[in-house]
Amino acid sequence: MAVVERSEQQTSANEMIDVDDPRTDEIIGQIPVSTPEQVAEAVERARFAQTHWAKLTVNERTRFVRRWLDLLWERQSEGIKVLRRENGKTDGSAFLEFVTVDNIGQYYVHNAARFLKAERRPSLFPGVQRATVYHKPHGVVGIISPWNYPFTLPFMDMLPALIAGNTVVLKPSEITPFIAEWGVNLMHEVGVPREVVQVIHGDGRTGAALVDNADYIQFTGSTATGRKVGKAAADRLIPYTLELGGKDPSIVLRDADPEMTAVGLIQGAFENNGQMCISIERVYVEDAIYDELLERIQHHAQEISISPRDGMDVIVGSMTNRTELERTQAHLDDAVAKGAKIIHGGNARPDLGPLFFEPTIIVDVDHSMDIMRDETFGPVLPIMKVSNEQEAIRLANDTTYGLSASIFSRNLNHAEELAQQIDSGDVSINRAQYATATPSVPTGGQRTSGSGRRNGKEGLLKYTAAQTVIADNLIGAQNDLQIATPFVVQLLKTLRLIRRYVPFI
Ligand code: TXE
Repeated sequence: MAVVERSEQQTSANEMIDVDDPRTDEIIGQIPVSTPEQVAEAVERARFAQTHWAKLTVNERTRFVRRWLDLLWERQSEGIKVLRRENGKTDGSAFLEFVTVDNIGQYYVHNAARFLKAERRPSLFPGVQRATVYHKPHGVVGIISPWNYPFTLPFMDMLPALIAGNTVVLKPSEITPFIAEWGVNLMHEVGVPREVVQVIHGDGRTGAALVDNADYIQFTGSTATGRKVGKAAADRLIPYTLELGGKDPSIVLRDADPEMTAVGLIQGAFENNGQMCISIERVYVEDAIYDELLERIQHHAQEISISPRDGMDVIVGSMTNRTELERTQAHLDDAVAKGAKIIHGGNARPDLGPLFFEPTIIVDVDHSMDIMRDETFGPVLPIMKVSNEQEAIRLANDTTYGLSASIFSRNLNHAEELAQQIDSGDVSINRAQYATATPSVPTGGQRTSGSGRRNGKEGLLKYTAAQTVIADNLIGAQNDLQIATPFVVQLLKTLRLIRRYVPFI
């Protein structure tokens, strides 16, 4: 709340923001707030550097990325400590952030040159003309990132932006600023010039100033802020990608494997305490498998460890902000008041730390409840019984969001057909969230979950504008001012006849 209030005010020189460890409430450091003038200067430096950076070959740029990925792998345990200290997540979740960035980086290292290569296309008059499409970088990409995946999110977007020939100014969340700075310092260590990747700090005011100056905006955050960013970008007519909130549905069909599904749902809902845009936020289970599945879920729920301690065996750590903890509690209270039943968890755990909340399973929910309609962003798994798959699809689509979804079934072909009936950017079958972790495929949201995609060929080419160059080789052949000479008319008629039957050549 403090952030929202502050974002309406002006920034002043020497203003600082405290950063705390959510596991203890201890202040671990401060960040200086960049003023709009400082943001404009950072973008100007990046713009100047970009002309040089873009002159390197793609392979020269990917070489920096490769070196960075290697250094990152070496220094991973140090990075995980930095990340956990400001975010509160478990060792396992932090490790996965590093693996995801590494996978995406390696994918672009190996494929970017091919994706960015100038491409010959069929020309209007084949043989005498040649048409080539070039992929030119936009210039300075501004990345604005949130606190829930403070390492993965900025860097998975930064790598393709840099490889495509852009320079980057990153504004990490003011709640988790140090891991972003740590990663960027490592980039400088492997030789990426300081002006090519810069970090600026601050809250919404700094983010807004970045939108006012950059040539492209990559934003991940809430739908409300995404709307503001989209409007500001539209004012300047700059391109952007918005990756916003979600209310991801999961559908369990009667033929699903109960054991695999129970584990998949628990992982999909409780990873990082459910503080993930692609977290499973609601589950629709066909009547025929409901009781058996619930028994398996309850069985595994007993095994979920919740603790502030180190170790890959801890499943649930601290939440990051009080806002999400309070909203989780409010959604549960609203659901229970309307007839839902908590069958596991349901309580805050101040004995473990100020922001610990038990992983919670709640049943007898329906769409009159906030928990089935608004993004909870907490460790909650709401499960609803449905009579058939069409009811499940209808309810899955009964939302303003459209980010990600999952289906559990033994019949992969049927599940894949159903997947196409869900309005979301991706659907994972038999395991949630795998699309985002798969570097080769585009992911992203529609409706109020945003626009644009990350990852895959699409996630690289979006950082470029296509420039077409058509070269006419009929030098000296046509000196007539009349465009449609009898010869040209005849030629066009013949071409039209050919193109009626032969694909455009
Ligand atoms: O997000 P904000 P918050 C959802 C989730 C969460 C809620 C609020 O439900 O509870 O959003 O989180 C910067 N112009 N998600 O408040 O405000 C801000 O400084 C430009 C889902 O953290 O969207 C931060 O760096 N930038 C989401 C970033 O935007 C602005 C992940 C995100 O902050 C700005 C996070 C402005 N006017 C939260 N105002 C997901 N998709 O995973 C703020 N910022």
